[in-house]
Amino acid sequence: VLQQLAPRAARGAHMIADRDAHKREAAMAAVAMVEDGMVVGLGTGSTAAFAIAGLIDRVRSGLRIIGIPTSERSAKQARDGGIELTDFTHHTEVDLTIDGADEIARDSLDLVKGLGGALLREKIVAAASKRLVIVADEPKLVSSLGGTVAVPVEIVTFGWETTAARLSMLGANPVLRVAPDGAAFRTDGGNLILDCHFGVIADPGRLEQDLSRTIGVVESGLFIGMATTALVATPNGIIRLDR
Ligand code: A5P
Repeated sequence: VLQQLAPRAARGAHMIADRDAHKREAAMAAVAMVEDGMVVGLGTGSTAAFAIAGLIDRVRSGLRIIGIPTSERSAKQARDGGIELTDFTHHTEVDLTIDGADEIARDSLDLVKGLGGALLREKIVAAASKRLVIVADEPKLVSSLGGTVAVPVEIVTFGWETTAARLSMLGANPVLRVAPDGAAFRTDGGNLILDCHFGVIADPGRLEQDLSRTIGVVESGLFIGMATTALVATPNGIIRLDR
């Protein structure tokens, strides 16, 4: 059994390393789109972290940018690396945001985001951005949203059980997200997340509207008509999709 397990574990490690290499490749292609003087939205997640690392390297070589982070985690990485940060009091428009996604619809570039828990700030930054560049590896590229991941929905704590019941009526099968310590997961804004399993979503735009109209919902992880470009790393190189 041990002999069988070892190669399987090694294969698993290789697959993770390959995925990381692809995420990094996509992230670096987006970093190359950043120009001197830009206000840059800094996404959240493992792929966005590669992009922030790439931006830190470019800033150390003389690139002048100001960043708007989408999470405390990304703010810390950027600040520690020497990227100057700003907020919407000082800059109301973002030139270009680089962020990851959990699913990207191939034709529309509609997205599911929020497995990392930062969907609210990500959506606010995306909405203020002239360009939203999504970086990902190939398994994230799908023909229809909802088939491989649940849709994260950020909700307020008060009466969350009743919000979950309302979401169930939309066909969601909501599951309260739990942190590694067993307590309910809290977003940077102090809210809860319900991971809503819809299966393949026939009309993501309509569902996004239904979710945002639901009492108790702060924001959903469906990003409709927001991404302008997707850079997707495949074993055969990077695919660029524009909307
Ligand atoms: C963070 O809240 C998410 O929207 C991330 O952008 C998404 O989960 C992608 O994360 P990875 O790059 O780690 O897959």
